[in-house]
Amino acid sequence: MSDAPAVAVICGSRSDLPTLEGCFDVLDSYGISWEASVISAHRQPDALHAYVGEAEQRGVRVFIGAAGLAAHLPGVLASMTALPVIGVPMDGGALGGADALYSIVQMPPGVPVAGVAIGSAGAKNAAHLAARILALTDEDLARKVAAFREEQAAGAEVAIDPRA
Ligand code: RP5
Repeated sequence: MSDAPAVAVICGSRSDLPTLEGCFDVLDSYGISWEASVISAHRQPDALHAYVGEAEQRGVRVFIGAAGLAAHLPGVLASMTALPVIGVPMDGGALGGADALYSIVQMPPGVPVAGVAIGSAGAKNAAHLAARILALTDEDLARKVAAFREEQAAGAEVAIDPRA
């Protein structure tokens, strides 16, 4: 169990990987261990089932599923595990990612997927959300999450001279 990364990122196609760079960067910034795999829920259902089972046995704590078009990957992940699943709708396609967004958030009751924004913003937020989930049982990571929030707030401050 101990050699497993905390987060397993799975995407439906190699074409999704560039959009996920921000996710990987944010996970790295927190020092969270992760692994990424390309496994399509539609094209490789048996491989996905096998991967989820062995990842859970190894000790993965959070799954991030990223897919575009009819994005069933995160929902299928949630059907296979009781671990938290975060779904990232990929942009692109004829509907610009709205199809993937609806596919990810419109899960039936009892099979939850935490849906984030479409595209690169959602990819980054998937990592931030994974950090917050893991921080519930990791004080060092909780401090990093708090520090990030403080830095973000400080960076958003704008010095405005009301007389200007
Ligand atoms: C989805 O279909 C993938 O997640 C990807 O976003 C989209 C297109 O896949 P490719 O045709 O580029 O492999 O399953």
